[in-house]
Amino acid sequence: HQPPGRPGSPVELRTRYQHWIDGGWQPPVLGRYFENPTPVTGETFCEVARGTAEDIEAALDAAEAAAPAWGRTPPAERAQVLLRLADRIEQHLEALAVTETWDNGKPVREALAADLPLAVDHLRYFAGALRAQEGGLSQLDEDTVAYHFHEPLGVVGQIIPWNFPLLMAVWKLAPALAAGNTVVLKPAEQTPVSVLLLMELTADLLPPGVVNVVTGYGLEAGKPLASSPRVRKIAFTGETGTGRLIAQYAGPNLIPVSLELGGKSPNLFFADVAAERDSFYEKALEGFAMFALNQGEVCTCPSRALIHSAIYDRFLGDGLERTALIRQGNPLDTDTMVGAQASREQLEKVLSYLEIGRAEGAKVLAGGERAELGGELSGGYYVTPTVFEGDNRMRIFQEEIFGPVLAVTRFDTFEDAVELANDTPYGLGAGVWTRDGSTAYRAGRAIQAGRVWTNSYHLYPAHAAFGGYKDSGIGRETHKMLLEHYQQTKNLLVSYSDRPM
Ligand code: TXE
Repeated sequence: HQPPGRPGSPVELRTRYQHWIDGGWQPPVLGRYFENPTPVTGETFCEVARGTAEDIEAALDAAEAAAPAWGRTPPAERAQVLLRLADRIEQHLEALAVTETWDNGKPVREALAADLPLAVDHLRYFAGALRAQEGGLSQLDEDTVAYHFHEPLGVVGQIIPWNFPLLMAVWKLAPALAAGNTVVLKPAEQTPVSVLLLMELTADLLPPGVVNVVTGYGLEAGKPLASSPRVRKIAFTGETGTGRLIAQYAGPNLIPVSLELGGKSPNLFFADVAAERDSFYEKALEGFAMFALNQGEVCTCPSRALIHSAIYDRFLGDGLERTALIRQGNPLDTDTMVGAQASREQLEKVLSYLEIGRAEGAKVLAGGERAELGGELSGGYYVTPTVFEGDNRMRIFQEEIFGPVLAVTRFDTFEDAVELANDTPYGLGAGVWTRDGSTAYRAGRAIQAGRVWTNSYHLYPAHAAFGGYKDSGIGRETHKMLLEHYQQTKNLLVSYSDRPM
């Protein structure tokens, strides 16, 4: 079953995928494969190598062998490779987008308009950041100078999730490669194909062994990677519980661990939002409806809307009208806005929370069920965008659902709003909507989250730091600071004096 290839260029997917190690395909050492279904229809479309510790070792061998030369490659040349990777993605934009949709279930219009252009820009940004990076020099006294050099860490391990398979790969690969490291990357077992296609399409650009992709399950392939004493850093994006395990695996190796974990992001709508029914108000309604973007499978999904009492009924009513306009359908149709959940497990998890919400006494204001799209899509994993009204102590307000499910409640004062916003274990993203600069600033500073969007949401520019407070993780992604997170600092402390010390 090949993707139909809409909207554009033909996609030739393999029926069996192996690991990508040392610049080419390598069969799994134990010879095992697993089936990979498309969420669009639920049918299996390929088999994928089921990696184990043996495959991780082979990938680490290749990455170690490639590390010295790649680390010594002049920055201008490394930057050039990143720029070529970006160009190559652009040349195959539609094939990669259709593949992403087929493997993940997301609307192809999102893959075309967001995932892939963001990945391209990310590579270009880190190519530029590398060119502009400078070391530091401190003059300690007249004759004594401290030089600071950036050195690569060596081989790094990266484990990524299934919600933005290519973009998450590039978020991690771009700074790691720019900084001069070589990589062993494990994609999520639900969505391994687009990253493998990217490897295939760029095989002539990267020296063998610089990027190695080992596919497989978390415990079988991810754990040996995260526990390996051969990696000098491990970077992970996924569930908070898994992040705790990763930190434990890597702990004894005394390496830096960066964790991008779950969220339950609040979206705050202050009373002045509804002062006029103007374009600002329309933009805020768009912000409200963004919970359904990428089927809610976004770590920063604005899954809690906190609305001021004075505008609650009106704003919520308009927000529900806006939600009803979200088109759900075949993810390969370019006018579809909400597609399929990424896996059967995820579909079942989301449906279970629809039950939990009802059982807790939350009121269903929209959706609340599996979407039956019929025809060839009847086996796919679709959930209708759902809005619940309830209170912040409910599980649907506290736990990451990772589906198109919004939990709405009201607040009366600024202090209440901030308290509600902060009242979950998470602290990844937040949205603040107000026409008043001072309210925006005070709320933005008071909310415990790594990113607070003000009068906007779901923007992911390369040049802004992204990461979590509290149980949402450790470390940051995007922004040029990432270069240093993938580097070691060498300090040369030099005396130019002959005087005795
Ligand atoms: O995530 P996991 P799952 C949340 C979301 C979702 C839930 C479960 O709420 O419903 O997590 O998804 C690898 N050692 N998020 O179970 O397990 C795994 O193979 C090493 C939020 O898919 O965290 C995959 O490559 N690796 C999120 C990656 O970790 C292990 C994105 C992520 O899978 C491992 C995804 C182990 N023991 C899910 N166990 C976000 N915030 O972005 C799993 N993996």
